[in-house]
Amino acid sequence: MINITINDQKMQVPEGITILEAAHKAGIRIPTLCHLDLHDLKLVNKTASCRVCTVELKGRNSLVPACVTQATDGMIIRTDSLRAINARRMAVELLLSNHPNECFTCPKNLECELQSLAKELGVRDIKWQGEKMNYEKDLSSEAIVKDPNKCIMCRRCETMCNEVQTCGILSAIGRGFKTIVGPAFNIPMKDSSCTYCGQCVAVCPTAALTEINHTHKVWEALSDPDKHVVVQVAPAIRVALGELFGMEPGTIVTGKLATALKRMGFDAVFDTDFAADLTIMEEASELIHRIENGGKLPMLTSCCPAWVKFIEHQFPELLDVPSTCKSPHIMLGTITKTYYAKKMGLDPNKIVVVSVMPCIAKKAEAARPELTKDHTNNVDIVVTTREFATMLKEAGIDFKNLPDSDFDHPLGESTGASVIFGTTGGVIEAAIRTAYEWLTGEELKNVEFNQLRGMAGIREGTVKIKDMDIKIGIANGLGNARKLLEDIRDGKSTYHAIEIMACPGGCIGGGGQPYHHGNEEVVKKRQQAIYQEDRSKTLRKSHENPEILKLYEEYLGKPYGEKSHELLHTHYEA
Ligand code: HC1
Ligand code: SF4
Repeated sequence: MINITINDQKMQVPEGITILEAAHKAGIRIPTLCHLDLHDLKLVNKTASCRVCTVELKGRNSLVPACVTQATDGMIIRTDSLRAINARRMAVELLLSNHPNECFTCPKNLECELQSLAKELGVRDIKWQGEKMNYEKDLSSEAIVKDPNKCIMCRRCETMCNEVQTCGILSAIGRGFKTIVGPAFNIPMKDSSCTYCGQCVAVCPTAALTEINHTHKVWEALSDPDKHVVVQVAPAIRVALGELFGMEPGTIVTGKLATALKRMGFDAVFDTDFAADLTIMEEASELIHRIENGGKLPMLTSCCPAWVKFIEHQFPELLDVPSTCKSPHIMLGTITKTYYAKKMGLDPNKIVVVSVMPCIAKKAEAARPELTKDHTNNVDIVVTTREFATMLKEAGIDFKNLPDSDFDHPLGESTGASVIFGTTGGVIEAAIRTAYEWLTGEELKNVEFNQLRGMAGIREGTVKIKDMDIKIGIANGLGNARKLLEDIRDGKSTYHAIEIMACPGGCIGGGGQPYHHGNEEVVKKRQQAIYQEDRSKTLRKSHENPEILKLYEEYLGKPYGEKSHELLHTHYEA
């Protein structure tokens, strides 16, 4: 231990600790901007490029960045001296001097960390007017907008993309003032191997990286009297949306969500959870089929589109490993424009399916050529949780005080198994609940598989079904997925089934969710809420969903049958 003094407070701290960490222990806040420390992900962005955490070292007459300066024995630190405060303010003023002054119309308005800092540090005018950058926005992809003019070179996105996701898409290009962050040679995002996981967007402090806004497309569809507009909401929305209306993280808003969607004027309000149950019918059948017929093992879940892009780009030799099931929201789009259209006597060409998703990659997924070749068979528009909250505000809906209501039928019923899709481990737990009963013919009494739960990046468990030990692997975060995929490629994997989600925590931590600004507890609270929602359901196994059973009886025939293959399964391309 060493002795230091911060703002006259004497304290003992472990050797090797930074001034920022020591101040935190002393309950003293030092503002930061480029710094990002996501403990669970072991992600520390330590570029010290912004200098917003400058503190003064007394006796040494120096100003240092607290995030990278180690505390040493006898150090006397002032975080609140005039020199330190002025240096911090100057750092922010310098950033603002060449930043586009368009806060009113910026997608990050009121969510921007640079903007909040300017307020917190009392910046009232900018003493210098610097040269402005004038780069074109990259609007090439269906998912992400890259606006280099708003980049403050914090490099958080780069650390996230390279170290956590191991995708290696983003890095610094150019030198000096003209340096920007982007794919190698600054090629358009759409031509890179970006998975559109959106984790770079989730950690960008400004609007240098944001999702493409598709809200206007939804408003246009809703105002077209010729269109029948159907909406669906992903499992992870119901435990996160409330945050954007001042509610505590982990507040469950399922009933309010259904009411809000009806008030917005959607013709039918369906639930992606219904399709998650449908996915389990297909995926559990596929797993059993592969196990019983010597098929390719392990089978990998396929509902996360960023993960699908990742395997296509990075492991093209393994494309026969993922399940061929389309993701639940795409399945719901298909069933809406076939079964539902037929049942209601609607022209599928006049149906517009909107997905409200926690995910940015779902935008690119809905635009995939093999899924769009038949336009009467897919999802038309995807908006994120954040975009959807904006729409509710535009519509003047007092979300917090809405009464509860239910989803519409016949595609609105769901079980607890489908809700847990929203968290890492949930898809495979749901599949096991069904596979167990189908293989044994016995009732599964305890449906909660605690060994598959948690937040660790890689987890595993073994479930005994009849005389078989089914070995399950789970990865969340693409860097963790890479490790399991390398084992498969090298013939070392012993799993029967693996669930992979690209985002840390699964969809609850999706790139389109409310920003948590580095507070990992927020994602954990969303996870607890998902499990609570599962426990509150009467039915907790997908194959017990009465509307799913009716769908098979009236339209699809049997799970993993001919009609299912035609409508609910897909293929992957390198
Ligand atoms: Fe997900 Fe899924 S769980 S991928 O994480 O399989 O986005 O929530 O909607 O499609 O159901 C996301 C969430 C979501 C799909 C389902
Ligand atoms: Fe990297 Fe994901 Fe961002 Fe693409 S979306 S640049 S893969 S972090």
